Amino acid sequence: MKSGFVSILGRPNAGKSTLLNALLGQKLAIVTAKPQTTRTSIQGVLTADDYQIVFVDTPGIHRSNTLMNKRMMDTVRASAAADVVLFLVDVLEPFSDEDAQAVDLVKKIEAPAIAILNKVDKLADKTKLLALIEQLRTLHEFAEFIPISAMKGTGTDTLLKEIVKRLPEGEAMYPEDHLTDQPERFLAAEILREKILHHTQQEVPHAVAVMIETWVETPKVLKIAATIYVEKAGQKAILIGAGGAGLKKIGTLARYEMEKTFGRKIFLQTFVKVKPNWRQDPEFLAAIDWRSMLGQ
Ligand SMILES: Nc1nc2c(ncn2[C@@H]2O[C@H](COP(=O)(O)OP(=O)(O)OP(=O)(O)O)[C@@H](O)[C@H]2O)c(=O)[nH]1
Ligand SMILES: [Mg+2]
Repeated sequence: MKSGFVSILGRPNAGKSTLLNALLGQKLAIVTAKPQTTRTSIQGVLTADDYQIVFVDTPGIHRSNTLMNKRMMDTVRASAAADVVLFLVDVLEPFSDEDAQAVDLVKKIEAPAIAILNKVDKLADKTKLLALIEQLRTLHEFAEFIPISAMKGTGTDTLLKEIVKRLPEGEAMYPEDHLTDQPERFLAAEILREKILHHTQQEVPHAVAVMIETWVETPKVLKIAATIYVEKAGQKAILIGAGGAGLKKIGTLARYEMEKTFGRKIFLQTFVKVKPNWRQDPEFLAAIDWRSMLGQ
């Protein structure tokens, strides 16, 4: 038996959360086309007959300009204590200074790092892969270079084999039916945030936080009330939309997905509140962080 922790690192939007979901065969982490979607690390546990891997999805590596961004980067650094690191690169984007800086973080980690070239499904000119591999090779001694499409699930079998090869011998850390460390309440908040991100642009997605206020199980229905925080009155107006149509649509989409995810009928209420500068407010950041809610 082999077991260990595998952290998924990379720049915002590289496809880390998509890869976590693909490896687990379930949607554990929200995915959007907007950078900095993931704000805290999430575990997804994959158990087979001869191995157990605890994958850790992390926020994208970026420069921190607010207290929230600093906390996000702390999360990334904390996840670096892994047995194997997966460093995801988006092959559709030109390799930039920020990418090189992200590699610097990987270099500080002792564990073997596998470079994953993601989004090859959309790459017309495959020779670009070789150039990218050469570039990465000059920056760090990666253990492997594996092209994949996290979205289509191609290359993930090869990736799993390469990971298992490098895992230490050890017993499973969790029971075989354990899937994630993420509480249902947090997943519900994330599902709602994903729908908001899909339906808003520019600075609004970054200014949104979701807090679950009530969670009441009745025999027929699970009642959830959520508050959506934004930083400015104008953002609240955008979110609610003309005659409340925007918020209604977001709420309906979130409820559908929650019903699918939790396998229960759901009654979802949403409220929007303005909380100026919440991204700089340590108390508020602690309040929306499920780990600090659970005293972890
Ligand atoms: N074409 C293509 N798109 C992909 C692939 N993997 C991810 N994407 C898209 O890339 C975007 C970002 O995906 P995420 O999984 O949210 O990326 P992330 O690295 O978790 O991003 P952050 O949480 O912001 O750091 C989404 O629009 C995904 O659908 C892929 O293999 N091919
Ligand atoms: Mg993500």
